[in-house]
Amino acid sequence: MSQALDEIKIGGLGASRKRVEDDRFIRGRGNYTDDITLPGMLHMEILRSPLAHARIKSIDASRAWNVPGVRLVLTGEMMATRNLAWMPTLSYDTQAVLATDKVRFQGQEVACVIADDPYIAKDACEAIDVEYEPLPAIVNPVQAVADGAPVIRDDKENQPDNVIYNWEVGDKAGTDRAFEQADVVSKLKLHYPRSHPSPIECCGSIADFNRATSKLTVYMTTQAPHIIRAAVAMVAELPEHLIRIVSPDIGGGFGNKVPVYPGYVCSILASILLERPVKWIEDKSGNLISTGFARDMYLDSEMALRKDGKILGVRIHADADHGAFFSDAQPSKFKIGLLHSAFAAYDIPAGHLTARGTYSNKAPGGVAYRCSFRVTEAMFFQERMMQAAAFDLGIDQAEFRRMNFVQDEQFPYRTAFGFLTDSGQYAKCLDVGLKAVGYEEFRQQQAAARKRGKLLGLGISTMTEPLGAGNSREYDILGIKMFDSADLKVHMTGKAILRTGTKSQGQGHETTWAQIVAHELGLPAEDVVVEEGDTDTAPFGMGTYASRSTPVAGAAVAMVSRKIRAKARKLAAHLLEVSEEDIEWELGRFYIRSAPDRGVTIAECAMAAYANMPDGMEPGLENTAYYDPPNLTWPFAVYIVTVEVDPETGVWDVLNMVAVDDCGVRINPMIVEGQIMGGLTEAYAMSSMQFITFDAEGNCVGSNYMDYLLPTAWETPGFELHSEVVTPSPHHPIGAKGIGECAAVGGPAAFVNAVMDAISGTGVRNIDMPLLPDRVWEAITYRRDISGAPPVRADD
Ligand code: MCN
Ligand code: CUM
Repeated sequence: MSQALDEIKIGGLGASRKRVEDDRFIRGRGNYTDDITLPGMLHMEILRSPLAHARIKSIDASRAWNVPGVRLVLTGEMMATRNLAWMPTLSYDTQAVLATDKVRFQGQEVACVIADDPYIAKDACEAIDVEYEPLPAIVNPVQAVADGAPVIRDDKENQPDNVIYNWEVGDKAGTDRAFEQADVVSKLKLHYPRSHPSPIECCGSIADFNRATSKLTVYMTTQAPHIIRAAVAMVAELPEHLIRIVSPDIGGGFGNKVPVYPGYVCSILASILLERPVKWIEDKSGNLISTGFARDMYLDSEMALRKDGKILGVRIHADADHGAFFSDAQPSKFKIGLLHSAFAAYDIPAGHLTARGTYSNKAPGGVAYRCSFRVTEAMFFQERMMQAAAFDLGIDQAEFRRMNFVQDEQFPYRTAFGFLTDSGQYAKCLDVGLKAVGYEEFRQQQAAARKRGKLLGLGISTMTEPLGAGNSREYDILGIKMFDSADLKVHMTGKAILRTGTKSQGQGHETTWAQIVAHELGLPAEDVVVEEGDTDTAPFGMGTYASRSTPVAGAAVAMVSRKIRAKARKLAAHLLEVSEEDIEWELGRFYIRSAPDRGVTIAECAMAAYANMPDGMEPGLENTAYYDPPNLTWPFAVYIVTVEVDPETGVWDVLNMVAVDDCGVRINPMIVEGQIMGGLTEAYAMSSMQFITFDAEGNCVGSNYMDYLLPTAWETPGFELHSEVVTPSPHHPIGAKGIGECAAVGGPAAFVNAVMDAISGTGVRNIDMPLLPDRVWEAITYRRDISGAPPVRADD
């Protein structure tokens, strides 16, 4: 007699199953792009511009062609003859593949050399003679719109200046009225600096064009292989069925591996021209100087308040510095991404947001880095503003948040900027956090410490994030709707293979997707192998970013399992010789309602699908599901940090950090905690130490690991994680919400708010990230804000 299975024992929903992928990763048996060697493979290196803005007077590659072992030198001029000097971006702009007329940022791709080995290719790059005529560089939005500013994109018709867009959303008149009625208006101005995801593995590709079969295979570091296939088919006009994109193991993506980069395009063209496999592996400085930049946004805003603490309205203005090309990889029709998710957790009657995007002589920026398309800026600004407003009102910062939260019974809630949030228990999360950190006691300690000249501070940050792009009504990439997929094949012995259109870069999909199948079908998770990333075998999907995998592909996994279960039920009825209506399901087993002892396991049904199906039934036990989510999922979190600041040096230490995350039902609690810890570490890094800036000539300062710091276990503080609040998403088949980015999104404001709270006696309202000790010291000593990048003068 079979019995219902123990869900945790079979690695189902809620099991902290060890990550199956780690076995090969920690044994050094992963298979990354750079691990792949193909017969006859050549190597490509890129020559990058040393200048940020310059006209190209000439490129002479003759010395490079003469270097022994060089097979091909690609220049913009050659790309232009194939109409490939420029490529379209996902934001409907164009981006240079190899520069023809001008270089527009330091590190821009100017030429490529393909040679027998990477060292020859690198040396030959240096034998390319490029004559530049330097032009003045623009490195911030103030300079971009100044009178007489040089036009960066003079390649474009109808582009008389450096403005990319002016965009707005919300209710201007209603917001104006709110400000007229306000007792207090609170203002804040800040800069969210450029940041870089900096995954361990850089970007790379191996293109392999086979003239005999006309098939193009590309192994590459992409988070979204099917989108790349579509882009190659459309841009290079190659037949889609003869393109195979394979993402092997990826050593961290964090958004860096979503866009299409010139290196991919050049390696593909080189392989087609040479009919040999061509490998390009970006080096660390190439990665840090040219790909994956995020943020770089100036926010200047105000909040209308009633003196009892009620928020009446918000006005937000954002200036986004996009760099030389508008190449945000984001799927919404909103120019500034989901920035207007700001304040979604608060019940605010009116809001108006204006945004302006400008070009500069910096690498393309705005790529999402562990952020659902500008949500990081939105939540950072929101929580900095909440603290400033509470301070201006003289109301306790926790209380001020609580009184303005969207209440549990208000869901689904329509925000002032038009989003529909799905569910949450915001006040409960805050309470858990305050209790864990010992809020009241800390306030007393803080007051006592101050008397001794010690500066203690406590910072709160909350975040809600629109995750799961997206429902096809509102989200698309170049017109392609944003659903995702799962394909499940159950073999006759009850073992299975699951394929999805997403692509893990470290998130653990091979582990968690199998857990969803285990939950739905009662097949032990270890009997389900998960495969992603090969467009020849995976069902069409939009890839992994914006923490969309669980909300979208995870839902598809549940749905395809249910399709399989429906067929298995018919097989069970046949095996048990009763009608389908008399069959009941419990985990792993169908049984006869009136005779619960008589049942069959799901594995027995699988065998029957191949060996003993009823007459007229199609054999096999396989299916595919495509899932178009009805809405985004909206996880919520509260992060609380306590710090001690040394006023003599500006050095600050984290005393405690508490994280309360509600991402709905957790598939694998251990993986979720890993995601949160990783995100908090990145949040700490951004707020405390990471700095990439540009000097007056547009030189990228910080494009190396001496200046751009990655936190190690040594400097990263400990985190206390709380999982007691669970609000299932009402529209997700298993109630799960995304989690991958939450801590990186909401974390930074908690650290900054803690330092600002510690020094609140000085009257300083803001210090921009990173809160390096010298900035904190300067703010305390001179009692001044450090807000917005200082204007960069030519004589700086
Ligand atoms: N999960 C879960 N229960 C939930 C939600 C998620 O068990 N309620 C699990 C998922 O099944 C998955 C992981 O947590 O194994 C993350 O899921 P999800 O939130 O859906 O995010 P994605 O899988 O779509 O991952 C993308 C997200 C993004 S956008 C960035 S950027 C980021 C991040 O994940 N990059 C990462 N986390 C990363 N972690 C690693 N190790 N490497 C990266 O490059
Ligand atoms: Cu938002 S960075 Mo992630 O989307 O790959």
